[in-house]
Amino acid sequence: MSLTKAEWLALEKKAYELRTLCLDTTSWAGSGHIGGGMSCMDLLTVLYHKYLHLRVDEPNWPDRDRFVLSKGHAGIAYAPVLCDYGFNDPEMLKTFNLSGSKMGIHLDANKVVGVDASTGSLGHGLPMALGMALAARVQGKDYKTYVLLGDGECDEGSNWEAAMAASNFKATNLISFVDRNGCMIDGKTEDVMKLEPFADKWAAFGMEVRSIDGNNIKEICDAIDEALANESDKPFMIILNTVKGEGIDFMEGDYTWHYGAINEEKYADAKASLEKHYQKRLARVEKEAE
Ligand SMILES: Cc1ncc(C[n+]2csc(CCOP(=O)(O)OP(=O)(O)O)c2C)c(N)n1
Repeated sequence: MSLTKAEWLALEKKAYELRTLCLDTTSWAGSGHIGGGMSCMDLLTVLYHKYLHLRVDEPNWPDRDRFVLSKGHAGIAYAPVLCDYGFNDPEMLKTFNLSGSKMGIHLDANKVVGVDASTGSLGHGLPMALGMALAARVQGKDYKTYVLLGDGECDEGSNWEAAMAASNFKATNLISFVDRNGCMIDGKTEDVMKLEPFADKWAAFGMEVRSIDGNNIKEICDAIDEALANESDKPFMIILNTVKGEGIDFMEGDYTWHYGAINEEKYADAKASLEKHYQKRLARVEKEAE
């Protein structure tokens, strides 16, 4: 399923549109977790527009692929993806995190269509996703389960228990990602709680690990293709080396943009930056596409 140039360009366009919608949602809400939303938008775009088998008119289709956003605070990025996909009315984004809205800052699986697991309390997504993967095996179903963790989230011990269990049970129908943006809520991960040697740790827990540029759509597709073709008995873990705030220059790499407020001036600067970022991305496709 190698990525064609036309597909790559279409995914870049979609990622740009979704980043813009995430910025708009932050602006309508007044504030939000925009830094960690922007870092994972390339993965969300690739999953929803290339890999996940879903039915927009049958959201609970039992054979659908599952996705768990374990870093649930990135709901501000996930909600635009689910509305744009057709699962929810895009008008809902204008109520994101406002009183009375069905769209809280952490998306609720009982209120937002397309959400497989309610998350927000960190450290629970990998255990839940493993359960979904093992359920597929018990039920004789072919669906895959994908899960996205934050790197700061990996401070939670439950992730490591789940990794140990995933490899013990040879859950090769589970494909995991960590958004390794190097930042957490109040600092750099390596200053708050060292994670390195991060890839070695997942490997030591029995996972097949790849470490890629998580803001490069081609690299993401190549890694998922490899995970889907995996013939070993180890579950796949893909470390996405990303930039917090990717696409908005004044947020990039700055953990203080973990959660931030957007006024009119910042909105205009952010929009201009996203446009420049998109042009750079298009230039990269021209240079690197086969
Ligand atoms: C159990 C739990 N403890 C604390 C929090 C508060 N919290 C929200 S986001 C966050 C930091 C997460 O960092 P990371 O996983 O690196 O997120 P990213 O940088 O990708 O946004 C924290 C501590 C929480 N949501 N859940």
